[in-house]
Amino acid sequence: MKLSEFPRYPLTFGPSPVHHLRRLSKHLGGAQVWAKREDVSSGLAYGGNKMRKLEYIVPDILNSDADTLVSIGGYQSNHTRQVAAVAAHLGMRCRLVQERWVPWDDPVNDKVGNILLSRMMGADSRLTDAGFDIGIRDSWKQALHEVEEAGGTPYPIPAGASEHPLGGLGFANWALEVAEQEKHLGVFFDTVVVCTVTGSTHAGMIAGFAVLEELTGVRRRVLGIDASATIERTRDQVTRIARHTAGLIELARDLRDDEIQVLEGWAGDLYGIPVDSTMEAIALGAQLEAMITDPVYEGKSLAGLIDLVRGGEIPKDSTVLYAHLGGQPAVNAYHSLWSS
Ligand code: 1AC
Repeated sequence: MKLSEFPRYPLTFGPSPVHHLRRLSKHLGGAQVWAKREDVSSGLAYGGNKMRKLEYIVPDILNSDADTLVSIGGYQSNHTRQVAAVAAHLGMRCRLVQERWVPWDDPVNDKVGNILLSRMMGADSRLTDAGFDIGIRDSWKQALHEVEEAGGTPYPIPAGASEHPLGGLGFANWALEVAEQEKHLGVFFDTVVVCTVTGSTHAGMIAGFAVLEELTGVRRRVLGIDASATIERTRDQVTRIARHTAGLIELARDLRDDEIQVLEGWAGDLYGIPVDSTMEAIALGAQLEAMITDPVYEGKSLAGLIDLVRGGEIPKDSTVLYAHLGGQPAVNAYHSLWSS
């Protein structure tokens, strides 16, 4: 099926804004850096990248007889906050498994930011001690079972919606949206930089840009910056989901290896724990552009972009698009990084 034939339920305002980061570009003295802002693309609980994925999943939810969305993430999961928002929007119940993905022992880590918003929206958010893992979790299967035992009908949404069969479509469409916006703006983004952890945001882009390349003959680079610190798992997952999504939207060839690039160097040792480069990137984004990024995802991908521009791997004549995926509510749990 063509991407345009898949049913889509609107959860966003429309195309997410794209703008030039002039002061950051000047500061780096290299490529021109632009941003496409998923963090301001929806009115549902501060939005974020999962809204696009859920736009393609909601029709399937509405076709089922489910009454409860069941999902999983860390305590400060953006994904679970967005699932809670969609459940509230649709008038459904929401059961969330929140694992201790990050050994960040601030006493408010399980109380403020994303988890606070999920609870505010009525989600039944329960904590477990299990650590970080992007795979399918027993705790999530158990939650599905518990909803059934309580007489409910669950609709399963895995971490990041990534392992959902339709999870890559939202960002395949993002690629087509970028091409439309380029026409209006009179720019061409030869390089896209995106954070990657559970994989379907990055994978969807790869599939979408591959379809575009078939239509136009134009190649560009999509650079995934690993923030999982379990890069082989993420690389495998991105590859698998990209191939699956490309098949769904009828890409008439296999993806080339050079289309699947997951870069390491900015995740630090642990998912969710910022390192020096994260902190510098957050400061540059905030102080030069008032663009807020978080220590788990966007601070790490922005750090990757900054180093790649500084080091010339993204050349001076390049026009690079930074995919801002959202995630700012988590900064509340990291307040101590800025209190002195
Ligand atoms: C890891 C999926 C992920 C989240 O917000 O929970 N991005």
